[in-house]
Amino acid sequence: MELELISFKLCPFVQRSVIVLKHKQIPYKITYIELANPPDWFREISPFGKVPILRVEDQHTIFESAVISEFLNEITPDSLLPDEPLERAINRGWIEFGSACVLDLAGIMHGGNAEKYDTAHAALTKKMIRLESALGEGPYFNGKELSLVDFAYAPLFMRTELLGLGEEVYPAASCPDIAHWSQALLGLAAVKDSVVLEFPELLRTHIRKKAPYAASRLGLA
Ligand SMILES: N[C@@H](CCC(=O)N[C@@H](CS)C(=O)NCC(=O)O)C(=O)O
Repeated sequence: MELELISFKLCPFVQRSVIVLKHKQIPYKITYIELANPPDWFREISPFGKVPILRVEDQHTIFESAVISEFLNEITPDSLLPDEPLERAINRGWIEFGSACVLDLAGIMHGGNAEKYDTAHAALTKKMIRLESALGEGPYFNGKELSLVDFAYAPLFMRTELLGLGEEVYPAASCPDIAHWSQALLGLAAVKDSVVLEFPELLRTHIRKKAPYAASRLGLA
């Protein structure tokens, strides 16, 4: 099956798809677009005007990162979701929660003033406390087996660690399980290889350009 992932280098939602593709060793082609100036062909195929988009056989369009992950999971062996419907549903709920966490992080990174920055920071910190209570023995969300929940959160942790936010939003003292979980995820080859080499600098430059206030709070100015 011919797969093409339409990507923006800084998008955490695209990164989820890349991690699944890499972890499952699925061959694919990646096409980068500039989200600030998307090409016409992209506007035509993307219903929400968002990435990721997965093109199948240059003919079908799959959108929404959670849906793309499930599709990739279903067309390959060794499922990354539990067999049991109740457990599977609970996993899907936490994947959705992860999307809300990513949006809070975007609110921090794009925070144009103190109020916006602090509101997003408080929202993410609150969600982390709730997430901590959902974690078990580890090292991964479901225990010893990796799942799509892990891959939904890895892009978030890559950014919080890079920006020095980890100790602020999930301090090891109050959120020890998240601190361990994030380190386990960031050590995975599929996670490390899921962004372009210049990702850290691209992210910092993006924040400096888009949100000078956030850049100063994050020590990037
Ligand atoms: N719910 C979507 C969110 C995807 C998303 O927000 N992508 C951003 C980039 S990180 C985007 O394409 N934004 C363009 C826009 O909103 O115009 C998913 O999970 O795929």
